Amino acid sequence: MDQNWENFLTPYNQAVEELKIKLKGIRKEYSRSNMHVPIEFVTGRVKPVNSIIGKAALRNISFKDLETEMQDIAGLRIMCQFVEDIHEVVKLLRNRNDMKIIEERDYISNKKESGYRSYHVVFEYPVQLIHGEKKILVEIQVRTLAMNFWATIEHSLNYKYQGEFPDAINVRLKRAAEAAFQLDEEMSQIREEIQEAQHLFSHNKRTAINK
Ligand code: 0O2
Repeated sequence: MDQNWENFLTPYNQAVEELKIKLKGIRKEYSRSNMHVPIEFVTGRVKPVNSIIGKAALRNISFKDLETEMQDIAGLRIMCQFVEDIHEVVKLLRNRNDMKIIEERDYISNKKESGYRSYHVVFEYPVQLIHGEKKILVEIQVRTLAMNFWATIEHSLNYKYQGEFPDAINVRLKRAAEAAFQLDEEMSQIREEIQEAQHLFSHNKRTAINK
């Protein structure tokens, strides 16, 4: 990778690594306190240089404005079982004092035209570097497993068709988005039953291990 890009991306790499540990820490804390764990798993990535260049060209963003205009160079995803968990996770994020939220985009109440659903939180995050502190923007996408399934599939198809989906695929994708929405709704309806079963399951597992 070009030296300039490597230097530019250093704080972003640092932030993603730190935040993956912090967010996974929340999961562990819930798990230890015997409460329902609202986080299923966490992923993180720094946007690949070719994607940064492509998005910058599309949005007319110059290199010097990347830091302020491209909010998802450092990106994390939190996957949840239930839509209710998303709201709990967002509340947790709002209460943290190591990140300053600057924008929230609720694509759950207002799904995108494509059918995409997720809750996006953009915040400023301070990274400690050898020459001092640098604040960068980070985006966390919080979604259910069903939303993530749909978005992952749609993203790969998008890569193939460059956003110009054949009509038949478009129709299917919208139907699939609706099905994912219905699945989340159904699961929410029986959430308490599921949580009780999961609690019993993990309790029995722990007892078996301790025997
Ligand atoms: P990648 O490869 O995930 O990094 P906007 O102006 O709203 O269109 P903006 O300002 O970038 O776009 O913000 P937005 O929409 O809140 O966040 C963009 C990111 O959200 C995307 O990043 C995707 O990760 C995800 N996303 C948004 N819309 C869709 C969609 O229709 N389908 C899928 N699969 N993901 C979506 P990138 O840079 O597009 O891609």
